[in-house]
Amino acid sequence: MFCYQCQETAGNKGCLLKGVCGKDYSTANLMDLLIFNLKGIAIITTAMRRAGVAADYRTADKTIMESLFATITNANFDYTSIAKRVDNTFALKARLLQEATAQGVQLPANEAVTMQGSPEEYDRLALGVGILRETNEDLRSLKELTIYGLKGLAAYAEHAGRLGYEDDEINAFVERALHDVTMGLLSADELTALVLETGSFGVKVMALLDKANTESFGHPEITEVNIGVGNRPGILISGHDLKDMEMLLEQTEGTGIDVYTHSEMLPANYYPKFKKYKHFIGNYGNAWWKQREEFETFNGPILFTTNCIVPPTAGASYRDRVYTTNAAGYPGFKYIESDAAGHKDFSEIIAMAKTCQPPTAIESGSIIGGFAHHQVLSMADKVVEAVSSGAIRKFVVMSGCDGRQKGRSYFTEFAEALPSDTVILTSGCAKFRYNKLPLGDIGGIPRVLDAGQCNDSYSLAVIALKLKEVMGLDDINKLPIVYNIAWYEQKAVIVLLALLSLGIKNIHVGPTLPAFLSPNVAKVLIDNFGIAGIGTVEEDIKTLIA
Ligand code: FSO
Ligand code: SF4
Repeated sequence: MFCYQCQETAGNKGCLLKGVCGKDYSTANLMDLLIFNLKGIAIITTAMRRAGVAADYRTADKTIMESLFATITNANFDYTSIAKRVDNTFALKARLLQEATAQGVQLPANEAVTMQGSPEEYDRLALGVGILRETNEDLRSLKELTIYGLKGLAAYAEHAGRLGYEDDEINAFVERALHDVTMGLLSADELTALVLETGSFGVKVMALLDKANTESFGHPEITEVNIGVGNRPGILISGHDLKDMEMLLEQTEGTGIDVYTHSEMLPANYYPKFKKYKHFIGNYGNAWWKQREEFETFNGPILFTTNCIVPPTAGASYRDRVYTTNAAGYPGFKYIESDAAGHKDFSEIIAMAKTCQPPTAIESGSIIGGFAHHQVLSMADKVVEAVSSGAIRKFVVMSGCDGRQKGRSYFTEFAEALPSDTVILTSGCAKFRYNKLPLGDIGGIPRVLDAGQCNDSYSLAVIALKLKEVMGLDDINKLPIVYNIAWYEQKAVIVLLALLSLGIKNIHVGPTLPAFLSPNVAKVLIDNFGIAGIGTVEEDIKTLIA
């Protein structure tokens, strides 16, 4: 096992025996084998696409996206579920290989294409196909940076896909990128270009997901979200999948059960289509890493639609109340399948909720959010006026992820220390570090504007581009917007690459720079994009705001 894909990697170097996230040794290795198979599939489909032959690309696309997603930090800890994916990818690879050969497609020689194995061989095969297979530290860094971007991209593509929105150009790119990092033909410069191209496809996928979400559920609007509790039993839904949110609200209506969001599902509260449900009470708790305490006091069942599962402690009372679906999984948690049409039956969760106590209040009051592009642009005049008059000196983008490391209190302190003529633009679960602070407003514009989930960073880019146009600027970097971003897992990687591909410079990233950036690759990012880590609150306020 060697894994260094997330911010909490051991010693900021790499997890070797067990993940800090809780992923065990053999599951981590098995994920390497799964990725290796995806690379093999991608090499075949890329060759077939280039040859212009017909094939079952749809199954390949779906398999690749879902499996990449399943290897994201904290998404799936279940060896059996990953092994099932490995079975499927070996079978799919064999089938595609046969199709390609039958149609006379020339395939490059690569072990990722030809390797086959049976379940009893998986553990042994996995040992030879991990990250350290690439021995050049810089090439490894660039390849893994691409793959982590692709993982984040795949998660967003999967959400859009579940709402019926797909883009074959994105699918073909993911496969070509996997092909390119595996074939070993690209120089460091070409790999750097691939990293940036991954970022530009990140923009495309976030735009696609934005379209999928807003066309399906309406444009997020300014909303006061209740953070207290009602007096009926509830179901807590976590993760990013709004299709699941919709189905859960539909199926719980009139059952006497309430619905609450946790962590990254908070922004579901901002969508018109969800707000109309009376039994949708609000948000319970904070970011993902607080789940061990918050799931105890919630008292009812919990549904994980995506990643950020924290392994429960041995004595956790909620263990039997947790359900997973989609790419998420944990040994012992129940898994909800979908039928061929994408429908899920949540009746087991609803029945369980009926036997549970209502949630115990841990907070009261409300928080405000819903500042995605449509909402903010509808008040563009007010925003531009506040900037021109000097009432707003700077916008500070503080998007990304929260995490459990102590050093992350920096982000709360930074938010508190910001001068009162600055506004925080946020998205992702990073917001839980400051969205309950009494930061006030500037002429009616709240000082923390939450656009939504991490993928809604797209909204912040749309807002920036619009402001640039309205203010008649020739460079996005001339806007009074600075970036101080928190990262944890691979969705933050695609968000960061997307911002870089838009030409945004001088982004600060914390609490630590990724371990997967080799010193040379980090230098390229620092020299060309002005990427920086974080310092002390005082220093960073000086650098970013003064
Ligand atoms: Fe947070 Fe987890 Fe959305 Fe991430 S819940 S950490 S960047 O999955 O995806 O922001
Ligand atoms: Fe370690 Fe992060 Fe990988 Fe988990 S995902 S094994 S914590 S680097």
